[in-house]
Amino acid sequence: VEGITKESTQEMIDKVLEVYPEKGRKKRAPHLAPNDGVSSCVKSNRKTVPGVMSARGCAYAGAKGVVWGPIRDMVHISHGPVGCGWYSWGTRRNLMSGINGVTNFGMQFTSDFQEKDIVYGGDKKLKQLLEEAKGLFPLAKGISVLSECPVGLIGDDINAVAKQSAKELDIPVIPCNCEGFRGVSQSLGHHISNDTIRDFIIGTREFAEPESPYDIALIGDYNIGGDVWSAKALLEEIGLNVKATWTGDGELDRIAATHTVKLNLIHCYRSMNYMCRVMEEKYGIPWLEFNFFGPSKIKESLRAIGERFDDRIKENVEKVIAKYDPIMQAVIDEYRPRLEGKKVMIYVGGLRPRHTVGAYEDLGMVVVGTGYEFAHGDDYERTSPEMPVDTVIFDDASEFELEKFAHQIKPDLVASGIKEKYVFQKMGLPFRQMHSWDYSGPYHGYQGFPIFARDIDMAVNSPTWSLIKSPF
Ligand code: ICS
Repeated sequence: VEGITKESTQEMIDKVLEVYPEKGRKKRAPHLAPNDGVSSCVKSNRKTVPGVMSARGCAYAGAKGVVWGPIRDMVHISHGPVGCGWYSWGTRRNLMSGINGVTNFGMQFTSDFQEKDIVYGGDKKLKQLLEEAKGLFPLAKGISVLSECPVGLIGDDINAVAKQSAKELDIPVIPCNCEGFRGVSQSLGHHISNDTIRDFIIGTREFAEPESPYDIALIGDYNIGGDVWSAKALLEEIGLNVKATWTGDGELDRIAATHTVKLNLIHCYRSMNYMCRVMEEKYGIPWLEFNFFGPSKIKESLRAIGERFDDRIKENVEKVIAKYDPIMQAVIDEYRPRLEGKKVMIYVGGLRPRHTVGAYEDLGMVVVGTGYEFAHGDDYERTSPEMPVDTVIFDDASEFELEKFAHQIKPDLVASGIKEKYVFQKMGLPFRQMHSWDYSGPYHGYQGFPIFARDIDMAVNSPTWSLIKSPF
């Protein structure tokens, strides 16, 4: 990228680090680096430095919000004080089909811990809550119990309660020990949830649909703004049978039958690579990473998927690409002249900071900095080749660092989360919320790209920015 060198990026990083006390500076320094283009160049998945404002979530968030919450035909109980359930209710926009209370249960269930539950234990209350949930919603296929911090701190045995209630109520009750204090971010919540799906769901139920050589599972798509619906339709269009979606708009029976598919297709590697590895080891199911953001990556991914199947699917892939290419070109022709050369700075969770790069590039934009809240080394390895060399890569960045980077790089768009949104808008910078798609979506697949392009144009080229002068 013009004007960005290894030295200029390092200098920017050093300047940001200057304000920290020595100990903090030493800890933060390895998490910030110019991209070398080939390797994981930053340290990651470490405890946040105390006193530094982090955008990370907790293990409970990774379990309730990310992995378990989107399974639509189950009741998901936030076990503990009321707040965790309340603040994790609906904000991620993992959409669900079905009828609320009948075939989907996207609502807040909480044991609403009080002082006496902390003192005397909450097991009795949990047992009662499980009975009530089953009584009120007899059509729910199962119940997950997602522990909040106090449950682990006081040593409640939710596993015993779940086991007993499952027997008495004749319904799967899955205990998930995802207390918020575990680990360093929501990432461990993903891992713990993958493990509980492995232990309590896979292969435990009968599933009537006959098997076909085209059975696949869509792993790591959470139907944010309808992403699963777009991705599923596209995979079906090339002739595959999407037997299960993990876990966006997910159904318990289908997820349980995933061990019978021929290939696992994984979009969000960070949150679900564990399950793909488990199913590979235990059932010999191969898996393939793919990327459905923007026509270039979609095309590349469809061809790679086609390679795993027979000529029929390969021919379908070419037909589908030929069908959508002109439609996507029309979108690019409309928006690219308005976005050409515009600079983007990205900061999201564990996948999108690398997976969305190609979609911006399809629109002629340049990504000049990217980073993750909670990615691991294997994510950064996958990030380096996607990003222009020498651009800044940041791990678990603080609000202060992001602000300083923005002052220096002067992006035309910041793509990050709700906690960042208003900071940057007050700086006069166009912003898109890249967790929940800012009340929009889907962004996945051919259905998603025209919406993505429109939204990015709307943010960057809004006349608002010429009417205000930011004091920051
Ligand atoms: Fe995966 Mo917000 Fe996904 Fe990723 Fe994950 Fe989270 Fe969201 Fe973000 C997520 S599962 S909730 S793609 S849908 S925890 S946007 S890593 S941080 S980049």
